[in-house]
Amino acid sequence: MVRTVLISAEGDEDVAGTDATQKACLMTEYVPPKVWTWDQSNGGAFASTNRPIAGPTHEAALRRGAHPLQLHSLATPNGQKVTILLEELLAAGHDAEYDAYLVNISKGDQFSSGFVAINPNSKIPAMIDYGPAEPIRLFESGSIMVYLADKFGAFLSKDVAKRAETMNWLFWQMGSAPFVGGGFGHFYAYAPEKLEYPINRYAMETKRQLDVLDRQLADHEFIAGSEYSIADMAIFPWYGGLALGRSYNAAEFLDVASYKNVLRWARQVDAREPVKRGRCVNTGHGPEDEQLHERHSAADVDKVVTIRKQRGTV
Ligand SMILES: N[C@@H](CCC(=O)N[C@@H](CS)C(=O)NCC(=O)O)C(=O)O
Repeated sequence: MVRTVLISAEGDEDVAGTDATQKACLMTEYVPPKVWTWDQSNGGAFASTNRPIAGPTHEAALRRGAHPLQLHSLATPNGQKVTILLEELLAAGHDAEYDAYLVNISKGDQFSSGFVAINPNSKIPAMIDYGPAEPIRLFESGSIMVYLADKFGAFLSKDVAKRAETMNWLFWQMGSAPFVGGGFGHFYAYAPEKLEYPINRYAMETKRQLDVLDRQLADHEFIAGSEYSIADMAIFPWYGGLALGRSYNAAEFLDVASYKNVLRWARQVDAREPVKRGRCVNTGHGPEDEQLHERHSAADVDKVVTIRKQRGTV
């Protein structure tokens, strides 16, 4: 149990009425023990699945469909990056047909023996390409995107300078978004109590990142320049989602409307048909007819996109 007290900048407790009050900030009196131990009952939105050890918790094989590309994922921002790319590849005429299976991370599917064999880090998205003589396993959304872009020769320029700039922004996204999701989103939307210190720290960093993008997009149509690339597809579900008010109910709190260039770009990317399609794949929440747990052909996506377009939910 943690008691909240006022602590002065010098560390004295109970400073009411002294000069130090001005400098006082709200702190908890939690003192980390010598050795951290796992408190399984600490609450929080992910308490039932998060744990401090890797490896599988149960035996279960992954299912396999007819196409060479087998995706195991969920329609979170990290999952949508890959399904948006796959739908963009298909729309551009590449033979990127794929089977997609929903991994229910709140039920612990990411800890099955089959999933851990393709991603020892137990996080979606993960993929297997059965195309080559020896199947290739793929995990980490950025790695999957580069693999697919190279495989099909699309959305990642072969020009050295343009490729480097696209990679800069792809890696920027991979390094930056955990501050938004694991930092800001976690403490603002999911933590069992609202704590000012982490919310302040991560709101500031999230706004700084939005400003980085806003300045880049002030004089570039797309993130890495004049060409739409995997950098846009990786950044859109996170920062486009924030700008369009889809994430953490935080549009007003973060004043996302002030990032005008991000908003312009987010609307432009959001209007793309393959983006709408990719956002629907592996959806496991919302009205039943708007969900799409598995995707095996274009027709599976057509059905859900049509309904969601009519309702304005994609
Ligand atoms: N860096 C990874 C992050 C993937 C990730 O955090 N996935 C989350 C869902 S968005 C997950 O699978 N969480 C399950 C868990 O933490 O047990 C990537 O980009 O692929």
